Formats: sequence, structure tokens, C-alpha cells
Amino acid sequence: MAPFTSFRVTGDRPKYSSPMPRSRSSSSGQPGGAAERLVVDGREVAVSNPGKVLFPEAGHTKLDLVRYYLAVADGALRGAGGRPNVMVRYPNGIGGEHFFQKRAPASRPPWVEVVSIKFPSGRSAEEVVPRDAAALAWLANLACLELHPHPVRADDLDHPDELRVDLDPVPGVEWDQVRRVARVVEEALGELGLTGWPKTSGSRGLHVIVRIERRWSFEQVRRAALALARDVERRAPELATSKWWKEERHGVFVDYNQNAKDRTVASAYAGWVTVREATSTSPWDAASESRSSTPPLTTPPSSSTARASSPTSLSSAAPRPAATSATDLWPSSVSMPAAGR
Ligand SMILES: [Mn+2]
Repeated sequence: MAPFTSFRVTGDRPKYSSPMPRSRSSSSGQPGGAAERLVVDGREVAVSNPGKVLFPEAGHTKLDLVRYYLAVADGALRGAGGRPNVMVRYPNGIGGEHFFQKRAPASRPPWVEVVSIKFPSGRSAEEVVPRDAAALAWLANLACLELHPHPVRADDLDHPDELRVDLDPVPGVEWDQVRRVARVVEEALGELGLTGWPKTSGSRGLHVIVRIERRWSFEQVRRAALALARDVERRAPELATSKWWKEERHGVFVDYNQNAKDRTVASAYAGWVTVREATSTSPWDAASESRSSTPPLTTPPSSSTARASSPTSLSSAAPRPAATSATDLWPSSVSMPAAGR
């Protein structure tokens, strides 16, 4: 049973072709049934084990996940599109083991784009760069329940276009406090002429994505994120902390180290991230709503909702004008705690 029926994503995209008539080959012998072949914008995507249950509680299958990504492709691509993505794979579903896979599988359709990323170790890996709904469907077939993009675009791997504010509540901190801190972040950003786009993190917190010009190094952006974290702490010392050491933290930790090079975070419309139904055009109002417990796959946002909810509005917000950009505003003398955790 599909949680929704339409594959239509936006008005100007062609409708996705219906799956071919199911050929339930009895010789397959696989629990998920014979492979489905979908045609997405003219590209054929094979879905192996389409009936395999990835979300046992709701009963959603891999084919449901593929359909979900097709339905939210517009929003999901605004978050993860055009960027190298680490694949976060859950081959046995949401309750099973998952692993991070940087290297794109060698056996992939020719239309799946990759870009080579160099790591400090000197090694490199070709990471997937999704640019269209078909690529998302292909990722879904590999049971990527999350999209984990780098904060850079594939055509410039050295200059992030996103500063990511990661709000991590320490254990016991309520959701209400997380969104109060998000409001403080909004205020701090606003004074700098920057716009933040909040989204749920997929765990207990919130991410605020700030699009910036591609002018600064990872180190500079991270330094700006640290300065912002300290500013937030200064504004709301009882609610938020920028302390790196866990034993010194209280309230909501503003995790500036998510801006370290090679760090990726779950992007908007990840298959398992709570999708908030926004009723307002302001992302900050969306962040104020109570946390929905509705599993995202049962309520994929309509395209109009998707446009209204925060992360999908990113593209219209970027790029930032040059006048006041975060990293120009803080001195380079701000000392940097050690990276890593
Ligand atoms: Mn976090």
C-alpha cells in the first residue's frame, strides 16, 4: 500500500511514468519480490527488492521510499542537489545497522554524477552528486534513508556555500528549549543581515542552514560558526552553550564543528527525518510549531507545502549579498578548539 498516489513533483516537470506492470517472478526467491523498473524523467531506475520493509512500524517498503523521494524531489534537491553526498545506508531498514559510504558504487548508471573528494589522509573518493529525481530514486534503492551533503557545490569543493548551525540538546532538554535557541540564532543572524533556514535534524535537534557566498575557506566558515555559537551563548546563557567538552555543557549545544571540512549533516527531506508541515511562509514559524510525531513517509508534503516549509526555500535565498557576510564579521583571532570529537 503506497502512502500516497501521485508522482508529480512540480508543475513544470513531466509526470513520472507509472511502474511497469509488476512481474512477480516466482524464481526471484527474494523477500522483497522481483525488481521494479521505474522511468523517472526518461531515466530508468531499477528498484531491487521493492517490497522489502524498511520502516517496520509503518510497514513502508523500499518502493515506498523511492516514491517518497520522487514526491519530495524538489525540496530534497534544494538541500542535497549539486553537492557531493555521503551515502548513509540502512540495508535492513530503520531499525538495523547503518553505515556511511563515501565511495559511490562502481556499478552505477552512467547518468549518476560523481565528484572526487580529497581527504586529509591524501586518499580520495568519488562521491555521488544528485541533481535530479532519478538520482534520488537510485539512492533510495540503495536504502539511503538519509541524504548527507557536504556544504559545498560539486564545482567548487574548497569554498562552502553553507554555514550550518547545529543545535544539539543535551539529554533531558525539551524541544521547546531547542526552538527558543533557534529564535536566538535567528536574532543573531538577523543582526548580521544573514538568513537562516531551520529544519529538524533527524534526531532531537534543529539545523539552521545559512547560505553564504562561496568566498571563504572551511576554516574561515568554521571560525564564523564558532563566533556565532559564542554570540548565541552570550545572548541566552541559560539556554545555550558553545562549550566543547560535554561535561561543561548545559541546555542546547551549538555545534560549530559541523562546519569542519568533510563533515556532513542530514539534509532536508531525508527519508526518516520528521517533516514538519509548515503552514506559514516563514521558516521560523515552522520551527516554532510543535514537533510532529507523524512519520514522514505517511505525509509527504505537497509541493505547495514543500515550497512554504523552510529548507525548500533555500535556493531563492541564495546567494547572499556581499555586504555583511558572516566570516567578515568576526576576527580571525578567535581561537579554535581542537576539531574532532
Ligand atoms: Mn546535531
